[in-house]
Amino acid sequence: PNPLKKAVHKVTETVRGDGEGPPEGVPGRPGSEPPTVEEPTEPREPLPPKPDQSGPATISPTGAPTGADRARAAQSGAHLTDAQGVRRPDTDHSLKAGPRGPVLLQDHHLREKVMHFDHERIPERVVHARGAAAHGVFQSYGTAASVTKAAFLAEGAETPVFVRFSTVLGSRGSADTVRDTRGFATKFYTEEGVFDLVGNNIPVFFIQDAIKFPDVIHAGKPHPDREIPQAQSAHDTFWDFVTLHTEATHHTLWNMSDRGIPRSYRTMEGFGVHTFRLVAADGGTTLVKFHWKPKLGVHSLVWEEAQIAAGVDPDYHRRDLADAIEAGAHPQWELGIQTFPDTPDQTFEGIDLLDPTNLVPEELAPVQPIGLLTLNRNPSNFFAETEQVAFHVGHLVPGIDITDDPLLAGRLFSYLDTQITRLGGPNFPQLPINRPHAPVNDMLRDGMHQTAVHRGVAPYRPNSLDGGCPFTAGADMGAYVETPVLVPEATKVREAPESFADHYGQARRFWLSMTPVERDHIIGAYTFELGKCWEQAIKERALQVLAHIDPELCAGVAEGLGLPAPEPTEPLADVEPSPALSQLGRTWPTDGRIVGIVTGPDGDLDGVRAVREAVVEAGMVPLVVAPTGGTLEGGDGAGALTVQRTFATARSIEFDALLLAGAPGVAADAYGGKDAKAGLADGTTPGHDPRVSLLLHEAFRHGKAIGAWKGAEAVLEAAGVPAGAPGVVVADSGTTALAEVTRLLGAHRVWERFTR
Ligand code: HDE
Repeated sequence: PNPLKKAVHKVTETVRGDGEGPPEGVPGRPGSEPPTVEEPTEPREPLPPKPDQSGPATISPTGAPTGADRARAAQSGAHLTDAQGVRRPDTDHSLKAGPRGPVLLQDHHLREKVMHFDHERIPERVVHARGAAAHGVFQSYGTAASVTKAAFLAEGAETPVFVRFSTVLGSRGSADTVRDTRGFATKFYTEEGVFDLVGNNIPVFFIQDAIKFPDVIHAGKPHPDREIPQAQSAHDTFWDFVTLHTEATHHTLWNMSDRGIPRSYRTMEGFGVHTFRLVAADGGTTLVKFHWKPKLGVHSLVWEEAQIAAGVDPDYHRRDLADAIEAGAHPQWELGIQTFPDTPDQTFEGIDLLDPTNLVPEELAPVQPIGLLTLNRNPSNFFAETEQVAFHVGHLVPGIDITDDPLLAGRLFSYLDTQITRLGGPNFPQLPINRPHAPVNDMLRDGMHQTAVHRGVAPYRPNSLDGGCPFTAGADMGAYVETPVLVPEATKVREAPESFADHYGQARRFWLSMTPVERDHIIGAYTFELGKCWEQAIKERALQVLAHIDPELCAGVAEGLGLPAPEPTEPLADVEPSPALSQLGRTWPTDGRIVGIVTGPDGDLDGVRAVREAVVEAGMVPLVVAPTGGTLEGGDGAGALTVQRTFATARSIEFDALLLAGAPGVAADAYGGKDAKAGLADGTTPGHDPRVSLLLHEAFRHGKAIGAWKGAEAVLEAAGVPAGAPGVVVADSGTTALAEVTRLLGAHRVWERFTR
């Protein structure tokens, strides 16, 4: 059974079904007790705490009680106290010498309240500042058990996880849909300790050596003088760097492809990027690359949608993830591995596995599924969880080890270091979201924000005073023992290996693997980004780089920039395409896709009722769009139809497909009371509602399926949407139109619309 199917029914009935308000079950939300508008005068029963809102540590990581009372967690009782637990009679007025007199310095309640507020913000992450996260569970298939002894990868093991998705360049308040790489970081709370898989949605990286990380990030971040542009790579410093530093070519090409603008976090792949080393129970080792494969398929926005969303709904991805989970449409990914023999040269089919600008085509090394990730719970407090979660590539468990990838080496240093600034000290593992679920028995003591009250007097080894505890365990008792890898005799140098020198071959493979429409999008993206650069020399240098990927790409971008296309200075790499890199050509489930049904008070409301039902049946989300909010009544069917979006609040980016309920309802209302057909017939501009035209026209331009019935052709025509165009279905009834629209949605978009 498909859990998403059931879930989406819930979406439609709750988040989506009762107007634009939030879901039921919460006071003040539809479906609950009527909201209390007045401020209560007596304490009422507060909302029950959410499962992870247990407040400051009541037990230390060692299991010892701290003395903190759970009931004293903030906002858990009826009466206000200060931070010291003293009840306060008034928190709305400062202490003054008379109502019109000066505020007194002795007002320590004012002082405490404002002092705390002044320090509410912590530094945002230097990269990946903007993110959204969710809790979930990882269920292991056991298929990796022969290559790793990691307990959470044993057959049937279930492990709680917390996953944070992010953009890289933007600040905390920046838009979700910018063109950028996305972070995909997973914390597995395993019974052997925490394992963090800190990956991205792009399988390769800009640099081969961690020492270049400050350079690439300084280049990508806003210009230091004016601090613009925000969350963009479309500016001179970024292109200056990536065209001089040609090992960035492959990653940049991925960013310029549709991978740089995912439709949703739910439709993104994830990659561990580096090659890791798995260790089996018998000590045997295997090199692996980790992949996350989304069950809903890989799906991206088109660039104009991404741009519109950045203004209309900057929280587009954050909202999408939270809404889906709240509604029970729990997103899922399969974790998979590509495996390679752990040979001394650490290459596979001539590909250097230590070079993070390389991927290994799935045709050469298939991705083998090893487990299923399901995200099923939203954080209950953004700051406590999403903001304070601290990932680290060095959080490893027995059975998973690192390789000598020089980028990974630098990350092993960086992720601990950065938390000291961000979270204010070395005790961040004690924050509730970071606490291991395995028992902790360390000898780390004191430090800023220590919340544990440690027992014992001898946090050192050896000791006799604490009975010699803690004792160390060996590998046979689950200890993490580093793999005894042979380090070849070598001379200390600041050099990259010769095998890291090819900067174009893998980029060319990616380009050759794209379908024509994907290539067009790439050309469009380069043309846009380079077109935003000021320096002519940077544009010319960028074209020189593109000439080494492919002449078609170079010529397309050169044409857009109005510059000559240069010739490559060396022969193009002779590589085979990898069809698995393309996002097209597959059919995906349509679960959770959002179908807008545009209608009006005089529309075919029975038709709308039937189609709404059918959308729900198909596991998708229907949103009724009408001129005004409230409900629509009429037709033979019983019950009022709730309007979820009005012509004022609907924008095409929200919908995966549109259905246009037949005239006269739409025509009469959407056309400002005039008859659309009449308007068209006499050659005058129809008095249409421009918002409906925009809705339809954008959906058409963005390759979305459009279905219409019963005389809605005039509305389509007024919007410039030809009735016979690919993916524009005019049928006798809504349900017939929907059947075809659903089929089209399996391909995500009507790709034929994107003609050259
Ligand atoms: Fe990161 N990266 N990174 N990175 N990274 C951080 O750690 C860094 C790299 C990635 O949701 C920081 O806690 C260096 C590759 C994700 O909290 C910081 C280098 C990949 C996240 C840091 C890299 C990533 C980060 C900033 C080059 C994909 C967000 C805040 C050697 C495999 C995690 C923090 C979250 C975050 C350093 C390269 C993924 C500064 C030095 C390659 C998903 O430590």
